[in-house]
Amino acid sequence: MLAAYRGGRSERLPVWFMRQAGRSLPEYRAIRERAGLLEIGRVPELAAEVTLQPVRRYGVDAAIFFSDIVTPLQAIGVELEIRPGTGPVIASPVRSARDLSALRRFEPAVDAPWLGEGVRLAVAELDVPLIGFAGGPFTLASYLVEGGPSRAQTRTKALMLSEPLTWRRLLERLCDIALDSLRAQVQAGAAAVQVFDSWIGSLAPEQYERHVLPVVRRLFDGLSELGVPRIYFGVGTGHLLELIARAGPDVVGVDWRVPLDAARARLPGRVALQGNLDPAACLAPWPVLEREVLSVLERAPERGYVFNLGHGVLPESDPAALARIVELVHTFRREAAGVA
Ligand code: 1CP
Repeated sequence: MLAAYRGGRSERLPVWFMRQAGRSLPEYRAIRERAGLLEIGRVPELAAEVTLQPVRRYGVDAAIFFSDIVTPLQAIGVELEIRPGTGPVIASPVRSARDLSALRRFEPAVDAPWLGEGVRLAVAELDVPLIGFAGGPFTLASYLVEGGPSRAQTRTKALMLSEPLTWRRLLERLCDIALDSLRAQVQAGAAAVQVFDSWIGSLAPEQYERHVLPVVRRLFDGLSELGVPRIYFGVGTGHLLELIARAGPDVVGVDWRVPLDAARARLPGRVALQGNLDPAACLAPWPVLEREVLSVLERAPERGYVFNLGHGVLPESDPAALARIVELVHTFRREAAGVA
């Protein structure tokens, strides 16, 4: 998998699933009956266990450390809860320059010693690479400004357009939080990092270029000294692909709206690809799902490619279907399929 992230190719295609841990797994739900989501993150043994669950069950080629994108915010004192069926809800939204004081520097060793410990425990038990992750600056800003999940991030964009200096300071702080969190995860053994900037697709190209890209570029520049592959992912980014590549990641995660061959043609050769099965396909009967997986594989690049979904696993997905996808990807032979 790491070779694929570096642009190489292997006989067997690597595969993992975004949000592979969590609600789709009965063994996760059993733990959740005893502990809240943020609590699991703070107990290294539980975080490591939940991280390992999908690797055991699916035989995927990577683990992703179990946590949430808002975990570092809570660790620096931002009052929030993860509401079942909704997601992260922030007690005091950030909407002015004054509110920025709630966002101090994140010092993982002091604020979240369980983070490095959980990563170390998981890595010690894994025989596949562990991916560390953090929320992207725009996506974290959207939760802070809206006060919770939102469909169109309208308040966030209004702040971005009307108070560009406050916006920039907010994003710079979130960039530092992501950098410090990812550095701690790599120091504890993470072999790659993924930045989930899930909601950037709601921005126009000019908005992204002007108000977000410079900060994300600083994030990826800062990550380069860690020496691990750096993945950048967002949903609905077909209109932003070229700009996203300019942020400097090694790997771009694309959703199902852009066929992989079209994404390949638009992105620079140095960038590897990850994706892009529609998560909804996992809810279809196997013959349909199989056809959808094969159609992704047939459009996949020769080298520099890791199979994944185009967004996270849906909670109602059948674990058996995900296991069959892994088997199909692992046994797929591009030559046999007539793909050059
Ligand atoms: O209590 C629960 O079990 C609630 C469900 C849940 C889980 C399992 C939430 C609430 N977060 C998580 C863990 C989580 N979150 C992981 C680890 C699981 C894995 O990947 O195997 C990861 C990578 C995340 C990342 C995350 N959280 C993202 C980026 C990925 C994406 O889906 O776009 C985002 C946007 C969040 C916010 C969030 N946390 C939880 C929910 C339901 C949401 C989304 C809310 C919304 O739609 O805005």
